[in-house]
This record gives sequence, C-alpha cells and structure tokens, in this order.
Amino acid sequence: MSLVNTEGAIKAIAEQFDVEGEILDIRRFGSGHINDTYKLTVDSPKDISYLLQKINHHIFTDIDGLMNNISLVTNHLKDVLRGYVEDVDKHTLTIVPTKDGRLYHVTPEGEYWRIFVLLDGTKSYDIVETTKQAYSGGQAFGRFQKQLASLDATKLVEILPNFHNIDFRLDNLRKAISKDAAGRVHEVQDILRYIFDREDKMRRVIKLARSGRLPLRITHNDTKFNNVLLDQYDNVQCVIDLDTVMPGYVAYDFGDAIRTIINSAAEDEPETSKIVLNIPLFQAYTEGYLSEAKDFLTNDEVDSLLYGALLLPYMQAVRFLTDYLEGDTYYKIHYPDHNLVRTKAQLKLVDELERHEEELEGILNKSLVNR
Ligand code: GN1
Ligand code: MG
Repeated sequence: MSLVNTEGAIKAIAEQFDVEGEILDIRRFGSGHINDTYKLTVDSPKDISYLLQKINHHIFTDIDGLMNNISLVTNHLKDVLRGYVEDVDKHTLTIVPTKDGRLYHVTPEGEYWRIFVLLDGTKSYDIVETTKQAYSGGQAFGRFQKQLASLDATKLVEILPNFHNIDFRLDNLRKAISKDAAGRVHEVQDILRYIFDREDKMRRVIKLARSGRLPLRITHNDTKFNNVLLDQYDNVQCVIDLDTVMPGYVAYDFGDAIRTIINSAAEDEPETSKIVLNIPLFQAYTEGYLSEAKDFLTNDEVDSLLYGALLLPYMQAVRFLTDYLEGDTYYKIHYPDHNLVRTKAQLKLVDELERHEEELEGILNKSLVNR
C-alpha cells in the first residue's frame, strides 16, 4: 500500500476540501469496480457526511473534462428541479469543491480526488427485491433522461468514446485474443464461440443508429440499479455515478438497468443455475421508465429497448472477458478468475433473456399501450 493510501494521508487529502466540521472517521464504501470510494463522517451540527473518491485516472484520463461534465449536469438538474422540489440538493449529486474552489484535488504523487455530499437516509440495492423498487428505478432513469434533454449536449465532453459501441468492444476482444497477454485464450474457446455466434444479432441497436433512426441523447451510461438512490419508502431520491454521462442511445441505459434488475442473482454469481429472470421486475421497471419517457421516445427508440436489454449483458461479458484475457487490468477483481466468473454469469443472463425474448416483447408492448 502506498503512503498516500494510509488513513492519515487520506485525511490530509480530505482536508483540502471545503467540508463542514472536523473529520471524525474515514472508511471504505460501496461496490464500484473502478474508483476507490470512502465515507467521511464529520462533526457538524448539520448531520452531513461525504463521499471521498480517488478517481481512476488510467481510465478517466481527462479529469478536467470529467469533472466539468458532472458539474454541468448537476447544475442543470438543480436548475430543472428548482421550482417543483423543495430541497434540490437531496435529489441531485452535489460536488464539494476544494478550499481554493476547484472541482478536484491532485496530490503531489499525481492522484486525483474529489468529494460529493453523501445523501444519508437513502438506500441502494445491488439486487432488486420488489416491484416497487424496480418501478422507482425506471422512473428515476426516465426522468433523468427527460431532465437532461434541455442541456446542450455539445457542452459535454465524450469522456469515454465508443463506450457502448459493440463493434469497438468486439474489436478489443479480438485484439486481446491475438495478444493473449495472460496466456488464457486456450481456456475460453467455448465462450468465444458463443460470443462470436451472436455478433450479428447484437448489432441491432448500432444498425438502427447508423441508419439515422435513433436520436443521440444525453444518457447516463452506467444505469446499474445500485446507481439509483431510493428513500426509506423506496421512492426515487437521486441518480448517482455521473462519470459516464455523455451522448448515447436510450437503448443502452434501458438495457444496462434491465441487466441488473431482471437478474435474480449477483452480477458475478459463480453458480450460474441461480441466475434466472425475475420477469415481474422487468415489467415494473419498464412501466416506471415509460411513465416518464413516453413524453419523448420515438417509435424506433421504443423498438430498440428490447435489443438493448439483450445487448448490455452480452457487451458486459465481452468487456469482462477482454479484461480477463488482458490479465485483469481494468476492473477491480477480488479473486484470480473473477473476470471469468463475471463473464459466465453475464452470458447465462444472455441465455435466459434469449429464451424469454418473446415474453419480454409482449410485456413491453402491453406497457406501451397502457403508457
Ligand atoms: C463499472 O465502477 P462501476 O461499478 O460504477 C463500469 C461499467 C460497468 C460496471 C459493471 C467506467 O462501473 O461500465 O457496467 O462496472 N464503468 C466503467 O458492473 O467502465
Ligand atoms: Mg460507474
């Protein structure tokens, strides 16, 4: 562990920011795969706490662009919310600037840190339990897209280009295969066959987009369910993790949310027989989403939603497998073949989704009639 990661050093970093009161405690927080997150408890009459994050700058190389994006998005959301919500800061992320007014702090070692206000009393779920939660999640992301429709997209930097471009992801997989940096390609022949057999089918969204039929909108791009905070009654409170907000297609946000909601098990469940679909949760999310998104979705976008739901677990499998073949350089892993286990779990989900495709289509169509 480097010196900068000891508790005293982290406290010194936190003290660079404009936080209320004395810092009482710092501890690891959350289950993100990319950044390092800590909860800061402070001694303040305001009952406030904070989220301190070390940003992974190997992945997010343009930290200025990243933090400016988040600042633009959160300010815009606050502007939209003002007027019909009492406490806007409870419904959007709030960046805590450094004492000299910057959006992030760089240490002499070249590490990048930032702080957000932590919304206490809220809950996030890795696995969704009730249809109420799923409905709220759908509302949250539908509303998020709707509220960002009035933000000028040209102001945002495309922070991770080609993020959900399946051709780019498959190219990366092919490169990883030919390099075979970790000597693991021979282990995964069956999985590779499964992936490449489905390539064409998984191009449905990108084909629609390339034919000019899908509008480019400002989307979230990391809509896994634990990126929605719900209040104590499981009503929507706030959408978090705004690192990848950039121009994209709604099918990607819909698909990534469904990927985590419809799965009755964890994203990295090693026992794939436990990975089955919870279809009522699909229906609830879809209804919640359409209750907000019906105002702006085009017919082609509606058609693209189910394609997105099949694509996102597939793309996630391609990404996990690529990282496995490259020797685990992108995602944090907790044991040696974690990325392989994640890959298999995502592909089991693809399997299940394919088997239920017609049923899901029926539910989507029914929700559309009722919208
Ligand atoms: C990463 O760090 P986290 O958990 O928010 C990844 C997402 C993946 C997700 C899989 C920038 O998100 O794209 O869907 O893991 N974020 C980035 O759980 O690559
Ligand atoms: Mg994220």
